[in-house]
Amino acid sequence: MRVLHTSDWHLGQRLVNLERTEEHQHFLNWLQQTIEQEQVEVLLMSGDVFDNGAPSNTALKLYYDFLRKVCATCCRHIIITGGNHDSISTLNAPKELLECFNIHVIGGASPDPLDELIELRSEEGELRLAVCAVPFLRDRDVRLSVPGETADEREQRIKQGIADHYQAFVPHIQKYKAQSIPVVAMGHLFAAGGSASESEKEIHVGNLGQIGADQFPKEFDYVALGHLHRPQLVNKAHHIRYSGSPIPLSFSEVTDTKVVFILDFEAGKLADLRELEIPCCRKLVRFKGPLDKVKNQIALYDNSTYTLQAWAELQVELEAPLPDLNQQLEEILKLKEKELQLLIHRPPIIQRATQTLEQQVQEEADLHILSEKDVFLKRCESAFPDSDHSELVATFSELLELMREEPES
Ligand SMILES: [Mn+2]
Repeated sequence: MRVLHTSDWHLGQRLVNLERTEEHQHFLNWLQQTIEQEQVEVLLMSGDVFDNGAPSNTALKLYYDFLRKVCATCCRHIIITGGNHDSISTLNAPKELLECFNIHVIGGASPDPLDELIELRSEEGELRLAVCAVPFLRDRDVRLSVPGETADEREQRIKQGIADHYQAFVPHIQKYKAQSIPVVAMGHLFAAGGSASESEKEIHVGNLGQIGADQFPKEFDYVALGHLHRPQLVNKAHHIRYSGSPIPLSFSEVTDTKVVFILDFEAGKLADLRELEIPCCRKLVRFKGPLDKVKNQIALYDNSTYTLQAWAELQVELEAPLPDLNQQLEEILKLKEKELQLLIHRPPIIQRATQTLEQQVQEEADLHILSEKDVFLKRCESAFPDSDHSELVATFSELLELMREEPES
C-alpha cells in the first residue's frame, strides 16, 4: 500500500499581508499530479491545513477543490488531522459529508482512542492499513490544568499526557500486528530535539510537552508528524518524521528543501521510504551583510527558474549610519523590480556598541515583524527597565495560549 505524508499547508497564510494563494495552488496541483503519477492510495495530512481558525473563502476553495480532484484519482483514502492553527469546529463541520468520499477528518482529540483509529480497506474490502490519527493535543485534552502547579509540573503533565494518548492505542492495535497489517500514527506536536523555523507558533507555552522518539509505542510502523516546518527525523529514527510545510512560511526557511514522503508498506512493514522534492514557484530570498555585498547580490540575482516574482528580506550591516541608504537600495532594487519585490527591510545593524535614539526608534517601528510576545516584552522593558520580566512574560504567554484556544463546544 502506497502512502503519501504531508503537513502544515497553512492555506490562507499571508507573508507581510501578501497572499500565498498562487503558491498554494501550485503546490496542490503538483500534489494531485504526484498522487496520480506515483499511484498513491492513501494521503495523510498531519495538521495545520489552514493558517488560522477562520479561513478565508479563497482558502476554503483551495481545500475543497483539491479534495474533489483527488477523489477522482487512484487515491482511495484521505486522512486529515487538526493542527494547532486549525479550528476544530471548522475542520469538523463537513466531517460527515467528507466521510462519504472516504475523506476522514479528525479535527480535535477524543478521550476514546477508537474514535481516532481508522481502518483502511482495499476496494475488495480487505483490511490493508490501520491509522491512529492523532490531531494536535490541546492542554485540556491531555489533562485539565491544575491550579497552583509549578512550570515543571505542568511540563511533566503535558509530556505524560501526550505519551499516554499514544500508549492508549497499544491494546487496540495488537490484532493488526498479529495479522501483519501495518499501523501508522499521526501527530501534531513538537518532538524533543526538533529544529524549528520562525513560523511555528509556540505549541504549548514555551514549547513544553516535547516527547522523544522512545515515547512512541514501538508497534507503530511509521509516525507521520506535523508542526515543524522543516522536514526532519525525530532522534534519528528512520520511521518518525516531519514532512515539513510545502512552501516556505517565513524567511527563516529560505534554505530548506520542501518535500513530501512516499511510503510503501509490504508484508506488514515499512518497505520503502522516498522523499519527493516539491517544486518551488516563488523564491524567498534573504540579503544580509555589508552594503556592497548586498547591492552586488541583488544585482546578480537570477529569478529565471521561478515563475513568480521573488520576495526578499533585506538587512544591511553598516559601520556608521548612512543618510542615503534607502535611496541607494531603491536604485538597485528598481533595476530588478520585475524579478524581485522587497517585503521586509530590517533596520540596519550598526557595528558599534551604542545606538542613537533615532535608530532605536526606527527598530520599534517595524510592528509587523514582531510577535505579540516581543511587543509585550518591549513594553515591560520600557516601563520597568531594571526588573526581571521572565515571570510576567510567561504569564502573558499563558494568556495568549488561552485566547487562542476555542471555547468548548
Ligand atoms: Mn504549522
